[in-house]
Amino acid sequence: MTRSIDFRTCPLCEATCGLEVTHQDQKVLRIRGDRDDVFSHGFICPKGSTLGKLDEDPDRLRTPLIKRDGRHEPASWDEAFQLIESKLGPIIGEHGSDSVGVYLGNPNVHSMSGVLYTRVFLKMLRTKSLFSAATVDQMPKHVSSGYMFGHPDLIPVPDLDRTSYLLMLGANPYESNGSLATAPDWPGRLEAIRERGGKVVVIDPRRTKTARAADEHVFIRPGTDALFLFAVANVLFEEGLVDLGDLNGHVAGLDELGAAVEPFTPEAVAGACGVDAGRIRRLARELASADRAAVYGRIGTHTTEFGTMASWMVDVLNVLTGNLDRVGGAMFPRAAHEQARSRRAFQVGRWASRVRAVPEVRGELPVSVLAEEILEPGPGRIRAMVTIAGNPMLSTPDTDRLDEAMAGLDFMVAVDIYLNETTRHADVILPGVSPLRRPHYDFAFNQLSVRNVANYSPVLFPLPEGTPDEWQVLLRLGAVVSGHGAAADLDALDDGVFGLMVGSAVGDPRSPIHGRPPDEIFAATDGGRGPERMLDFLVRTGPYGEGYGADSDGLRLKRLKEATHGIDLGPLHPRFPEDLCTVSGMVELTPGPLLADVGRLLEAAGREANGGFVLVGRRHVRSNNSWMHNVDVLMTGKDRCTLEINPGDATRLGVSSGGRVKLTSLAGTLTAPVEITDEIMPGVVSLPHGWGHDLEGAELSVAAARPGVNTNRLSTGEMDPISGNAILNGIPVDVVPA
Ligand SMILES: Nc1nc2c(c(=O)[nH]1)N[C@H]1C(S)=C(S)[C@@H](COP(=O)(O)OP(=O)(O)OC[C@H]3O[C@@H](n4cnc5c(=O)[nH]c(N)nc54)[C@H](O)[C@@H]3O)O[C@H]1N2
Ligand SMILES: Nc1nc2c(c(=O)[nH]1)N[C@H]1C(S)=C(S)[C@@H](COP(=O)(O)OP(=O)(O)OC[C@H]3O[C@@H](n4cnc5c(=O)[nH]c(N)nc54)[C@H](O)[C@@H]3O)O[C@H]1N2
Ligand code: SF4
Ligand SMILES: [Mo]
Repeated sequence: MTRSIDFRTCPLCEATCGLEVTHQDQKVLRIRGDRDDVFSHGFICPKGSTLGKLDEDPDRLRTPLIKRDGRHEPASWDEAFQLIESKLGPIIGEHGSDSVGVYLGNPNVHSMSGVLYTRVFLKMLRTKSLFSAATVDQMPKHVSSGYMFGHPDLIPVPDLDRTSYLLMLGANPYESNGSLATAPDWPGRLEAIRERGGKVVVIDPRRTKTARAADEHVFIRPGTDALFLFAVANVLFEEGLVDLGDLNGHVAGLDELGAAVEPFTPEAVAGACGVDAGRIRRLARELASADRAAVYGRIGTHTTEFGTMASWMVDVLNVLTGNLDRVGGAMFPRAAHEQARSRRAFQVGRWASRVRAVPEVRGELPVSVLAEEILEPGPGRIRAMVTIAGNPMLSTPDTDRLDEAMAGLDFMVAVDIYLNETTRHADVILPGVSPLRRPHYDFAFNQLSVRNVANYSPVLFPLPEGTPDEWQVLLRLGAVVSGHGAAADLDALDDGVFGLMVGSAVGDPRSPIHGRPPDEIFAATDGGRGPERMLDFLVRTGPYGEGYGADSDGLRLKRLKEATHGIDLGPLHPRFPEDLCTVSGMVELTPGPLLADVGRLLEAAGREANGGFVLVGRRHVRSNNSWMHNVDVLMTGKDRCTLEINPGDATRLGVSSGGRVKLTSLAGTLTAPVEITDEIMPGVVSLPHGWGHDLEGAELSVAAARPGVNTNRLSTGEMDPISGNAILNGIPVDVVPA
């Protein structure tokens, strides 16, 4: 075979970079940035160029594994599914489907199968015991958006390319490449703000790469962003700087908000935040007077005690300064596959967890309660688990306890590409698919993108004969748990699923195919079966779609396929009030459940640093949560799983760089090597997550050579009470020389 070049969107992180892949005989020769990609223009990070290594990794699973006498052994697909059927069937029969817990990990949102067919599987299983990485991540944003804008997925993104003032909290896009704001080349886009005379301000307990590149960096005590943001709002009201701009007349609750923020003067929060009151006032004035400004908060604001309060107040500040839904402010993307959203009251707590009675949010329970839901005896206990593309043993709180829980399950199935810290507990592991062997269209991140784009990547290398794609694995699992059986006709099931999708669109007055005969739409859809057929359907019925004949210039899968470097659908446009989903049709500034938590926040304003340490996390550009540590080229260089500590604190403790310290929290103890740096605030220490690859039974030969330690052995499982999101930043720890 000759050498060829193909183009793909990288599915590893949220930046959606275009890749140019040179390959021969199903081997990658080189990957570099696709200079003609309509969005990324050649930008790439070190991870994107390693997709070939990931594909070739001998540890990557290619066949199902069954655990026999404590060891995982290769098995056929039929054997694996028969075993699952023989075990899960009786558990569901006797204890109901809620006795089967499901955990969905982050890579699901980075694949078509993961987005579309985990839903199908869940519909077929019908369990209330659903958990996901969302409650160690962005759940506060869904909740605040649900209450303020009426839909948990109406998430505003900073209009990076047109703003002149960006106030950024708890985000480090120079390492993470951005989150809940999809933009390839965040660094370049931030530098462009400054080049056009704008300003970038970063609020972070660490002076990160992003902070160093900004105009101003402000150290803040972990967990206090909500206080800081309330104080900024206080100044806006106090100094008469509130100006709703075009949203005037479309905002409810302004007076109540003014009253709620009144006690939070800069002076009242300065001690707790560790930020000077005068500085808070100045930043508030700058924000109000900037030509076009956006406030943006990410993981450091969300994974804290007051995650939802902070998330709420980020968007409140955008509203108060007239920057929400405005060019250069915080705007709402419109993806090519978007479907009409209904107006209905956002609700949480339709059911609650069994042990701690924490409310369901968006159909799931906080992963912080997973261990107790397995361990605590009694009716309704979780007896079996299905994990799909998730590694909760490294990513979720209180992992010593979770380890015990997972080890004691009656049965566990994992769909994953590795035998790792989590999947080693599984009785059956079903392999997922290498990114180069599946098609890609970014359902999740096109909805969060700072420019509207649509980009489709075909399969690069075919799956080996007899290997199902991941959507087929999920559908077959669905067949097993819904009583259709492991031998069910998957094509017929898939036609049934797709038929329902078509049926609901033709019955929906807001759909462009409302009233059309379902059979005609079914027959006219391209894409064969599976996710591609759904993609064609969603794009054709989406906002730029050809509407099955309504607009011959509109989008459909065929056109996406022809556009090798993607289709640019232009900059974001204001969407309110038309697309607001609140029942009132207004932006709700003071939703009851959020207002009710203000008292708890006010108590925290009185807390000052007490001389102890609090722990925060961090990310590195060559890492990706827990699972790229088996790619050798990314693992070179100095140890990255170190405990960052300020020089003054290190001297006080008598530790030196390279020495080890013992860390103890309410959840557990571990020791870690020290890295002394003045880039971290006094009283704060930082350890990255996703490490700890030294557990017996995992097969990650590269990662095991430099295992690091698992910081989530220290996170306690405490939550932000509104969203159920885990507290992963600002955890009190004792630090002593080891
Ligand atoms: N302390 C602390 N903890 C954190 C965080 C933090 O900042 N601090 N961050 C949190 C965040 S934001 C997140 S999103 C979570 C992530 O939490 P998880 O999603 O649970 O963890 P990942 O490390 O992303 O693990 C992904 C798993 O999917 C597998 N995988 C990769 N690709 C595929 C595929 O295509 N198919 C299948 N079937 N499997 C695949 C990998 O082998 C791995 O087992 O971690 C959270 N945990
Ligand atoms: N290279 C790489 N890229 C990734 C990932 C990865 O693991 N590696 N993970 C992906 C995923 S799943 C996600 S969700 C995104 C996350 O993307 P980001 O949100 O940009 O995450 P981080 O890079 O961890 O940056 C969070 C920052 O918050 C700071 N921080 C901690 N506590 C607080 C606090 O209380 N207040 C404030 N203001 N700051 C605080 C930390 O010091 C850190 O600098 O990254 C994605 N991209
Ligand atoms: S920034 Fe993200 S999307 Fe871009 S190449 Fe790196 S991992 Fe892939
Ligand atoms: Mo995440």
